[in-house]
Amino acid sequence: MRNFDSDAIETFQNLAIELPSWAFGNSGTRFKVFGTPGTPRTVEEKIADAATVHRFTGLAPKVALHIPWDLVDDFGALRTYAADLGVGLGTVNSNTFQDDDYKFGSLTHTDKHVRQKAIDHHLACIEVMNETGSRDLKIWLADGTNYPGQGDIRGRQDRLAESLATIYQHIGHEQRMVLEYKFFEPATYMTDVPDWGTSYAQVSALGERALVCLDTGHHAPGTNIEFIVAQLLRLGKLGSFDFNSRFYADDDLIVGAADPFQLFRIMFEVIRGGGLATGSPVALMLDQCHNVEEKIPGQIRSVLNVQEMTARALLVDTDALAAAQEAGDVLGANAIFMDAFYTDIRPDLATWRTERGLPADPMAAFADSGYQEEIAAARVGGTQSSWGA
Ligand code: PSV
Ligand code: MN
Repeated sequence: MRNFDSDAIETFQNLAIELPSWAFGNSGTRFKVFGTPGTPRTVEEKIADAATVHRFTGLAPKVALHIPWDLVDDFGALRTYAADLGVGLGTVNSNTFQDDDYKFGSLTHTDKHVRQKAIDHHLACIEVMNETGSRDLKIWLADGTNYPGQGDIRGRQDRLAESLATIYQHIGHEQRMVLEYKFFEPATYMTDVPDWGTSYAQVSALGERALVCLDTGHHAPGTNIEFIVAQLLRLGKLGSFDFNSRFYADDDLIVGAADPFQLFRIMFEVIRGGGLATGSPVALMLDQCHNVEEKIPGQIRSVLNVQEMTARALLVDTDALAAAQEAGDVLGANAIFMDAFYTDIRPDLATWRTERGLPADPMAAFADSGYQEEIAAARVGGTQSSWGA
C-alpha cells in the first residue's frame, strides 16, 4: 500500500467540493418539511453558512446557486459579498420544473412558446453567470411522460436537441453547459434524459463545452457508477458530479453515508482518469438535502466523507495493482484494492489539517464554535428558505 506521500498529497490538495445553496434551506418529503432554528431566510444567509463549512474544512470554496430560488437584484454585489466571506459563486442550476406551463415538458414541449420560455430561462441563467463569474450552467430536466404513448419519444429527443443547441449558442467561451440525467422522477414511464448515454449523445452533438453531469443518486439500484465515471472520463465528457447517497430512491442523503465503499470506488476512478489532476475539468459538487439533521454539520460531514474516501483511494498501490492485474492474480489485485479501503486515514487527515491551520476535527470544532447557537438566536422572523425560495 502507498503512504499518504507527497505525490498523493499533490493530487489530494486539489480536492474542492462545491456546496448547493439549497442544502442550507429547509427540505423534506411530500409528507412534511421540518423547520430548523437558524435556517437562512436569504441567499446571503445561505452563503454565510456555506462559507462557514469552508472555514472549518478548507474543502468548499464555492456555492452553487439555483435560479429562481436564489434570485437577487444585484448578482455582482452577491459575488462581492461571497468573496468577502472567502467563497466564490459556482454552478448556476436552472429550474424548469415549478411552473404550470411545464406540466407536459419544458425544452421538449410540443408547444414552441413553452419551449421558448424554457430556453429564455436558461439565457437568463447565463446572464446571471456573467455577473457571478460562474463557469457552469447545469441543466436537470423534469421532462418525461407517465404513460406509454403519451408522448413521441423520438420527437421529444429532437426538440430537446434543438432547444439545447439554442442555449449552447449563448454559452460564453469560458463557460460550460452540463446536462444531468435521471432515470425516473417526476416522470414515471420515461424521462427525456434518463441515462449517461442520452446525456452524452445530446452534449456531444453540441460541442466541447457541453458535458455530462453525473448525480450519484440518479441510477437504478446496483448500477456500477464507477464504470460510468471511467467511461465518461475516457471520453473527455465528464463535466461534473452531484454527490449524495441513496438507499431507495433519489434520497439526497449525505454522500458516503449509505455506501462509503462505493464512494471509494468512484474516487478511485476519478483519480485514475485524471479527474483530480491540476486543471481537471471535473467539478465536484454536492446535491443534498438535510431533512432531519442540522444542515451545516451535515454539509461538513459530507465534504469530510469525500475527503476521506479520496485519501483512501490515493493509498492504492497502483503499480502493484497493475502487476497483479497483468499476472491474472485475481485475489491479489482485490486485496491491494481492499487494503487501501480498509485503512483508517483519519489520524493522517487530522495532521494534514492542523498543518494547514484547520481544525483537526472540523465536526467538533464547529459544534464548539457557537455558530449554530448564534444563527438560531439571530435569525428570528422572516421566512425560512425552503424548496422553492
Ligand atoms: C432533482 O432530482 C434534483 O435533485 C436534481 O438532481 C438537480 O440537480 C437538483 O434537483 C437541483 O435542481
Ligand atoms: Mn442533481
